[in-house]
Amino acid sequence: MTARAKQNIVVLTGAGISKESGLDTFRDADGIWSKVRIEDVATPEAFARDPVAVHEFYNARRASLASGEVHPNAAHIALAKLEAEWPGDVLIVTQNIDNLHEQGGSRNVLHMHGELLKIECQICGEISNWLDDLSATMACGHCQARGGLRPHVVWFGEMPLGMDRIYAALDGCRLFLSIGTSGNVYPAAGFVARAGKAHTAELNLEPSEGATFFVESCYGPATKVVTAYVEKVLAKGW
Ligand code: BJW
Repeated sequence: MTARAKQNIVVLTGAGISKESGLDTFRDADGIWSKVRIEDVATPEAFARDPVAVHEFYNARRASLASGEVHPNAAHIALAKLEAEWPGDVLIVTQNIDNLHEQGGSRNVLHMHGELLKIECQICGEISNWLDDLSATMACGHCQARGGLRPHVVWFGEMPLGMDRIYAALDGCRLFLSIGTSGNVYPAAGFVARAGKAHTAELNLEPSEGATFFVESCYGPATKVVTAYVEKVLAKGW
């Protein structure tokens, strides 16, 4: 593969890429799902049953991200460099709801599981930027209705965002990278199979659930393996 040819790249990222920025993953031993149950905070049923508890869970995470104390790490910055210097398109499809790719300088980012610093009104559909706490009784700034505001995130049982664009990009890419994701959650875990014409590589701390589907793998902390892989791709392709 020639490094200078115009070939498109799709990068899937998960919680592992933000771990070294201080954000918890979900399924590691000390991860978020070791502290709270999915059924209590990450389903539409949980929100309908107990919106106060769900708001509390997301308010704490939003406050941490909005504090200005969480910064992109070398892996986020390396991917921004890849996008800036690679002659083809580089699309980052992130499962993460943090904004560390954007803070790191990436422009072409698709948040398939939503964004923590946005809220949506279930009544009028308006999506707005939001840095503060959210409560079950607040009024929508657009339609003024109360009780319809929720975090702009994708819970289990809901359709992830941007799927048509993601599948089109996977169909047309020549390199598919999967970074810092355990491969437990669909449809993201199936992207490697969809990227059938591409060279596929997993960059993770340890082999994921779908490790055997990848042609190439590099294991270690993202700040090391992603920066090294990006330098390799920019120097000589894959
Ligand atoms: C490091 C590191 C370091 C650590 N460096 N690496 C049966 C079969 C197939 C599917 C289903 C099924 N039953 C139900 C489903 C569907 C369901 C699903 O997948 N369930 C599974 C549990 C089986 N999926 C859905 O419901 C999705 N919607 C859907 O499918 O719609 C229908 C549809 C049909 C067809 C096409 C399209 C759609 C929606 C899923 C929503 C997920 N939501 C969450 C919460 C979002 C908001 C929030 O953040 O609170 O998204 S759950 C949580 O998991 C979050 C994450 O984005 C997601 C993935 O987690 P991730 O990123 O992989 O994190 P971890 O912790 O699992 O892994 C971290 C990895 O990093 C580990 O490997 C570490 O080793 C590594 N690591 N340190 C590098 N320093």
